[in-house]
Amino acid sequence: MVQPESDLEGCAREPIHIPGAIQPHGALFVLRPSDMTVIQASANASDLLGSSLTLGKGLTDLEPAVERIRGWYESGEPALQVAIPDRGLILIAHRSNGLIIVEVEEAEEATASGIFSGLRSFIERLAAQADTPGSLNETVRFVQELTGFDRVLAYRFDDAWNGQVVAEAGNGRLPSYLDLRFPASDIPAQARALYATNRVRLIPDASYEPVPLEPALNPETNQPLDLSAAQLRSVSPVHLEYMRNMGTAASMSISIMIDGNLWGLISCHSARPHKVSSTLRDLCDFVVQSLAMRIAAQERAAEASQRVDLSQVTGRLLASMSSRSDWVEGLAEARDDLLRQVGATGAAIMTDARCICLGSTPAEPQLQAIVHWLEQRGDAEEVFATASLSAQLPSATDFADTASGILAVRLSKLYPSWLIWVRPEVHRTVTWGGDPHKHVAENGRIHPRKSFDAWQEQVRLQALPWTAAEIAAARDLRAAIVGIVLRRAEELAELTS
Ligand code: BLA
Repeated sequence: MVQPESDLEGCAREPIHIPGAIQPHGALFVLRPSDMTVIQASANASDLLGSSLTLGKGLTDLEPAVERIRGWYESGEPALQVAIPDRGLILIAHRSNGLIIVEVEEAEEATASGIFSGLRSFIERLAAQADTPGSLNETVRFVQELTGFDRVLAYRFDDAWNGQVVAEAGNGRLPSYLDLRFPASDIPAQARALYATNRVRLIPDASYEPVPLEPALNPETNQPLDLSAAQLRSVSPVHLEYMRNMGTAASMSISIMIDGNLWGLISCHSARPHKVSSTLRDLCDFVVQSLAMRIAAQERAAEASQRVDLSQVTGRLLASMSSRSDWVEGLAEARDDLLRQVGATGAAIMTDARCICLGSTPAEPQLQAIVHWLEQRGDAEEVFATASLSAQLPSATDFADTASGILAVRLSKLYPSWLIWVRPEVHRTVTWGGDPHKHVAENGRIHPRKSFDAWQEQVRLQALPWTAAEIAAARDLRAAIVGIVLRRAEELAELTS
C-alpha cells in the first residue's frame, strides 16, 4: 500500500488551527468575558456590523444580543446561535481559552416546514435500510438534495487512514469518484484530529482571499487565536490548491463519527463557488450523525450474528475434542469446522513434536519457521493476526500462495505450541484517484498531485483481512483447548495419585 513519503510528514505539522485569518463569507470578533469588550476582530467585521463594532469597545446597538451572549457564557452551554433578524445576520458564539469567539454570517431565509417533511421521510428511509451501503446511499442522495452541491460522496477510512469513495450522488457536472481510493496523506493527521471535534467545514470558494485578524496576536493571551472550533477558519493553502487541481471550487465535508472515532466523511463538491447557510450545515450534521448511529447499529448487528454463527462452530469443535482421549485428533477430525471457525483455507496444529496440517498450508519447515518467528517476537499476546505476513517476515514471500495471511493462537506459555490458520494471497487491482505518489515539492513546500484521473495499482502479498468476529472466535477456541488440556492434566494427576 501507499507509504506517505517523509516530506509528507511536514503536512501533518502545519498548525491549521491558528491560521490568523478567516474565510470571507462571514466575520469574526473576540469578546473579553469580564467586560464584553471587543479585543480582536477580522478585518472585514465592520462590513457586516457597521459602526456597531469598534476594537477596544463594547458592541453598540446590539445590547439584546450581547446580553444573550453574556447569559450563555455564564450558563456553561456548549455553543450559541443568536439571530438578528432586522439586520439579516446570525451570530454564532463559542468559547476558546477563556475568551468568547463570535462569528457573524448573513442569515438565509428559513424554510423550516419544507425541510422538516424532507427530514422525516429521510429518517424513515434510513430506518428501512438493511445494510450500511443502503444507509450511505440514502444519505448522499438526501444531502445532495438539501444542499444542491454538484457531487456528494461518502468516504470511508481504512485502518491506515487511506480512504475509499463508497457512495455517490451527483448531477453529472463533476466526474464520478465512486470506488476510487485516496491516500492517507490527502487528509493529514492534525486535520483528522480536528475534524473529530469540529464536525462540519465549508469552503464556499477555494480561490478566496483570507481575511486577517486584527491585531494578529490576541492581546489577552499574546498568542495566535485558536480557531479549532470556528466555522470560518481559513484553511490550509495546500488544501485549496488540492481543490483547484480537482476542479472543485467549493467543498463541504461532514465527519461521520462512530464510537468516538472518525469512520469517514460525507464530502460535497461543486464546480462553481457554492454557499450553504449555517442552519442547513447544522441540519446536514444532524443527518450525518443519524447515519452514524444507523451504521453503528448495523455493524454491531452484523458482527453479533457472525459471532453467534462462529460460536456454534466452536461448540462442535469442543464436542469433537472432548470425545477423544487426544484432543489434537479430535480437532483434526473436525477439519471443515476447524477451517470454518475463522474462514481459513488451511490450518496447522503445531504441538510437542507434532505438526498436523489440514487444507492448504505451507510445507512443514516453513510452518516451523513461522512458529520460530512467532516465538522470537516475544509478544505476550495469545492471538496474532496479519493479512500480510511477508511485510513482517520477508521469507514468507516464498509461500504467499498458501499463507499471505495468518491467524495464530498460542496454546502454551511454556512450550512452542501453536494453532495457525492461513489464507492465500489474493491478487487485487485497486484504483486510486490519481497516482498517490505524485506529490510535487517546489520551493521547499509540498504541493498536491495535479491529476485525479483513475490510476491503477496491483496489490500483492495480501490476503483477505481477518474480521473482529473471526479473531474473537480464534480466541474462544484457544480458551476451549486450554480448558481441555488442563482438565486432562487434572484427570491424569488424579489417576496417578
Ligand atoms: C483537508 N483533504 C482535506 C479535506 C478533505 C480532503 C475532504 C477537508 C476539507 C474539505 O472538506 O474540503 C481530501 N476530499 C479529500 C479526499 C476526497 C475529497 C481524499 O473529496 C475524496 C473524494 N492534502 C494533500 C497534501 C497535503 C494535504 C499533499 O493532498 C499536505 C501537504 C493537506 N488536506 C490537507 C490539509 C487539510 C486537508 C492540511 C486541512 C485543511 C484545513 O481544514 O485547514
